[in-house]
Amino acid sequence: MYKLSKKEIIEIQNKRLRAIIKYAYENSPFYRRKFSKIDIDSIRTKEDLKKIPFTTKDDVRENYPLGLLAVDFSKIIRFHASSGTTGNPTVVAYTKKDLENWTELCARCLELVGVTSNDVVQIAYGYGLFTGGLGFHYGAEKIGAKVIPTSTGNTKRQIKLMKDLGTTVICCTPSYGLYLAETAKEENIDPKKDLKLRIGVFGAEPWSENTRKKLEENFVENAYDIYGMAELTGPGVAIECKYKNGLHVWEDYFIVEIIDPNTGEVLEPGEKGEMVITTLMKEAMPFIRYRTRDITILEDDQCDCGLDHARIMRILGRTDDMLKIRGICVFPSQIEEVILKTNGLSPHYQIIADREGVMDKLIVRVEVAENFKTDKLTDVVMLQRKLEEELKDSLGIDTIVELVEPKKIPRSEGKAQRIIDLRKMKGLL
Ligand code: DLL
Repeated sequence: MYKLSKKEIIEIQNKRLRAIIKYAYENSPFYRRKFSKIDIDSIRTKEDLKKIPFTTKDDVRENYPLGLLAVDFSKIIRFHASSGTTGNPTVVAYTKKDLENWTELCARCLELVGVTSNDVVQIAYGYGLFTGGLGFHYGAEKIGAKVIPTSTGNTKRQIKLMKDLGTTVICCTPSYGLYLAETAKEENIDPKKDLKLRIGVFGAEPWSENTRKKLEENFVENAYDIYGMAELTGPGVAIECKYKNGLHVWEDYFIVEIIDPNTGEVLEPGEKGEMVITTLMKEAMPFIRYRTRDITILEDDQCDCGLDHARIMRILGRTDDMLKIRGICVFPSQIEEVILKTNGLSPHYQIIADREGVMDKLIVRVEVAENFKTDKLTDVVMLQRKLEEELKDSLGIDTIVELVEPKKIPRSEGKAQRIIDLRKMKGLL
């Protein structure tokens, strides 16, 4: 059903785009105001979207909690929220139809990576306001898979259930995946031998190719990247296929544009920028030209898997996670990439930005690997220097590397909190 040709995708997109613009204008006071200076009948194709102003996180915040609503309150049957930690949460509402569509998207994603009704799917994303748990839950049930709704936490019990119930698919954040693998080893369980994990569906936070390698070497046979956001329904907006070369966006449900975050200019496929998404099917709360703040590249050529749905490349980071260090832009994912390819280090790290006088400094705190055993201080210093040099090569700036013993860095059960910007805390930014 979702295997559409490019021509079919564009026809569906154009038809649904016209309908959603008209729908949003007629049903949401927020969009009626936003579109007040636009001839909405002139919005007929993706290219016409340029005429419409962006919708931003600030719009959502200023209209808290439900100012973007486009249905009568009586039609809402569920609320969720995005996982931001400060200020008002971004609350999102769903109609029955919205939940059906979301379920369809999550089921498609799981099917694309090979999940079938024979699979035992353990969902270790948080259940609750966060969209991860329930999103995957309904998607996996739609396929007819056997669902274990563990939610996050209780890590040892997660491992026990994996073993006892024969879990074949694990869904969780990549940082929790690494933690699960580490805990399994502590319990004398070798996931690659003693568990049956065929597939890992990892998302909700940026991760790197080297983390995939770590997860595939130590935990699951195949690790796939999945993208989503509460405002866009939740998980299920885009996922990798077996070729692991970018995440297919379900283009019959979403239109993706990539823009220059500074100028708002729309960029060409292949160019890196901020992803802007228009939801084509959301009923309770449509998001038109929504600035996600996520940085990626759109590729529109056909994938080797035969799907014509365009792909976004691995999310590099969020515009608001980007650190400016002495004028240079640094994304945490660039640092992760370097740490994970350096022998002797674990995948657990923190990035601390600070300022002394007028000088920014960047501290990268990393745990050494469990198997890095030495009595010689020179070995530690050499490892530290090596990482400092590799980071300089990759980022173009000097960093201070602090190596710490295994297990010193807090583990995360949901999205990892890896960045500490002391400049912000001190009111210097
Ligand atoms: O994180 C939904 C989700 C749940 C996606 C489970 C995948 C799996 P929010 O809490 O609204 O929703 O956070 C959305 O998380 O703007 C990105 O910055 C980040 N994010 C989500 N998926 C990825 C990914 C869920 N695969 C925000 N890679 C987004 C990198 C991701 N970042």
